Amino acid sequence: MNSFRSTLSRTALGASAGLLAGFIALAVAELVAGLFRPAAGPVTVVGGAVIDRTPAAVKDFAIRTFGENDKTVLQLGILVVLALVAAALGVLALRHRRVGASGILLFGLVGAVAALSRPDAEGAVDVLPSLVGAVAGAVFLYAMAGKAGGASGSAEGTGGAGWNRRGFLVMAGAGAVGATSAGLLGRYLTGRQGQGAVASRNALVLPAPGSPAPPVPRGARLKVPGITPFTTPNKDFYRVDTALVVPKVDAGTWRLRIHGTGVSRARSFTLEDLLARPLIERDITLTCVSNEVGGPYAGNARWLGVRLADLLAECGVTPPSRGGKADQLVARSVDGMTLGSPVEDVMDGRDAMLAVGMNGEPLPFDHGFPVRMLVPGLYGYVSACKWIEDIELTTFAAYDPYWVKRKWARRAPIKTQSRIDTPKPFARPAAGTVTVAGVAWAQRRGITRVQVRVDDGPWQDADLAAQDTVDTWRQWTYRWQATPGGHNLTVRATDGTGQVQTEQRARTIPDGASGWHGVFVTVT
Ligand SMILES: Nc1nc2c(c(=O)[nH]1)N[C@H]1C(S)=C(S)[C@@H](COP(=O)(O)O)O[C@H]1N2
Ligand SMILES: [Mo]
Repeated sequence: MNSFRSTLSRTALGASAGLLAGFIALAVAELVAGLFRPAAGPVTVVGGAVIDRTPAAVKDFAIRTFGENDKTVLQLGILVVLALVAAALGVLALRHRRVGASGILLFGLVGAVAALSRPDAEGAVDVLPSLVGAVAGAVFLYAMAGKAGGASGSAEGTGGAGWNRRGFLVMAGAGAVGATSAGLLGRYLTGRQGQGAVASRNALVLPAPGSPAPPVPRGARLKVPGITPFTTPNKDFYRVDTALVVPKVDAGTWRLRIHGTGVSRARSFTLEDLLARPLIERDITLTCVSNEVGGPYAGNARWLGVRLADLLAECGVTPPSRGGKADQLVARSVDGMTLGSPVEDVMDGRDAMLAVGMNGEPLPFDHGFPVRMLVPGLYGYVSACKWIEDIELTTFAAYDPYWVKRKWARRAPIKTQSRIDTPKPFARPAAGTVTVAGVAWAQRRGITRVQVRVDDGPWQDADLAAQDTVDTWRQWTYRWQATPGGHNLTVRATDGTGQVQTEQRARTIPDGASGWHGVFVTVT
């Protein structure tokens, strides 16, 4: 009994020493990252490596289940795993000091390898946070194990000969305080590194567009409670990307390079260069390929930017239909993401742009400051590169960008979709007139008809809001004479080519979900 209790308390002793060592390793890593390379913090690089290696279906599941909290969930998961491993190493260290401490070093090595494998790795500096942190954690654990009597290699109990209670507690306290300070200082330094970028964004005054967006027609914005607003405010705009740390790019030092196959005049542009050009302003609805039928990953904004086709033409690029050799445009971001768009689409007259403004302000950092790409009609993953810094003209045969390497389609035009925003699923409206309302989109083709079906009844035409452009979604309403009981409401849209939205259900992978959206409600 006694020996059981003493084994238990020694286990607790080892586990707490291990946890503390893990905490110290992470905190010191945070400090080193803050000093030299914020993007190379161990949780960030391991998280990034996990994201890159996660199968598409799992990633899709994570986006669906956790939404925009997916990254927080991932980081918490990594911390929980690290804590368990650290506690186990601590217990081990009481028996075998060297082995336990080496375990921490091994984890530092994993972090270092992950850091080097990041597409935006800069070199040796990327391994510093993980390695220095791990050494600090390992030294601490080794010393703590000594205070706990680990050197003797036997389980003597917490009151045993090797156990230096006072020394253990003093060292634990000093470690905790020191690590907390190091961690906080690291956080502060990381925050400061982004301040130049923040200042450059605050100082940016967007020029007036040479080609303003036509005013949104009266009647394009319906005032129905619960309907998706026609323009999505920036703070509500969905965010989908792989960045665990949002890149903070200084507008003053930002450059965009255009080069590659068929580029006769390779060039590099500053933000000033772009802003000095005539700007276009357009309403464009952006949609994510991971959006399920009825899902939230679509948003509509007023974008300000440079016409991409003009820029390409100046660099000597011609579209494939006029003999150009490059059929794929690969955009690369500062964090190493790659997205590939058809050159033909970018140059066919649509408003493909390098956007600098979103709803009247500089791009928010979350949405790609200082410059992002947009191509109306294409899902975000094949067009909407945020934090863009490089455009390479190439071919689909020669290069597969990030998502294509992960089994998503090379080409992905947006599929016609419609969504019921109100009533919500399982709502309990009162019998009588119920306003059913939502949005429908088919970028490049426009929406010409939306129909609603109650249970297995006939399709009824909904009232369409005025159309802004073919590149924006369109709101609709349907006045339903609701009778008591359970009812299924289904919606479908027809696009500008006369094509009715397909009933055929498709998953988001590989080129976007299809099928009709329905909600079940109980009328009371
Ligand atoms: N650099 C970078 N750009 C990116 C992505 C990314 O992960 N990294 N994700 C793309 C995807 S999948 C979509 S749907 C859009 C989303 O843009 P938003 O976050 O501004 O809504 O950005 C695209 N651009
Ligand atoms: Mo996306």
